[in-house]
Amino acid sequence: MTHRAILFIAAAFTWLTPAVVTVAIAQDAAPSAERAPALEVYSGPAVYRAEIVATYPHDTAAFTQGLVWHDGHLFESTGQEGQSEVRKVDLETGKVLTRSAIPADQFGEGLALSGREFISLTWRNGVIHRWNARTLKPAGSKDGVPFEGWGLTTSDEGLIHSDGTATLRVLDPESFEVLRMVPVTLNGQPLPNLNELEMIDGLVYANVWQSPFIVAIDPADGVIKRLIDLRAIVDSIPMTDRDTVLNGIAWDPKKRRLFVTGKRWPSLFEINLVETEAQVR
Ligand SMILES: [Ca+2]
Repeated sequence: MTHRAILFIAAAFTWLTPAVVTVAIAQDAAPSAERAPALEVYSGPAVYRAEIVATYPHDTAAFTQGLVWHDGHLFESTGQEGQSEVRKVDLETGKVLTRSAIPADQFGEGLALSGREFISLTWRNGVIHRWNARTLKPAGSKDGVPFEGWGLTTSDEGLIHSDGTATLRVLDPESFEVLRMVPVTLNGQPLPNLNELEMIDGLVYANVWQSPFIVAIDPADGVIKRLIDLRAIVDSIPMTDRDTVLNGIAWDPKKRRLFVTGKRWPSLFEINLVETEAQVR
């Protein structure tokens, strides 16, 4: 019988949100007389590690808030007042091919494709922008949005939106009205700090802000089905400040390529997910 030792990685999820979630990854360990074997059937998320397929340059001036693969290119939205843009980026070189500025008094956030337009959020400005997906020219804005904008992605239902809490919203892609709320849980506990989003094969992948983890959420019930452990990649990045965090997930459905990066990171990675024996406790 395999005994399990608990390796706590709680700090990554709890240092900004004490008393929220304690996460531990159980790993196979040598049998221990002191530790009783866990007999219960594990029902938590499957844990994956990342295998790097390719590494590409990424603009270290880009405070990445949204990342999307579309029509052979990356599209990226960036944050910080006065520096916020939506941009079309060449994967191989990291060069910006087309850019449009978000008004300088606004803080850019998540990005998603909706029909022939990109939709981009702002953080606390109450504004959602539309952009022509081909030219990135402005195609309209809505103000008076009564919630913060963090991450955004597209689903069959509409847009899926995060605001840094443990609840996602499903938005009507035309009116941005809230169609329903999705409370997100990890082993039955709310998991806050949900940030950049990407819909992949029916699950909503979400960066967990200021952590080295991505979680994959079932949008039907908010249950986290997978946890992606990106500590090896995050540890390889020179962190210039506490904002230089993992953020940005893009999915190329045709070639089934998964891309991740971070705010002001020098690199963008194509990764494969490899399932491990680890558990989240
Ligand atoms: Ca994304």
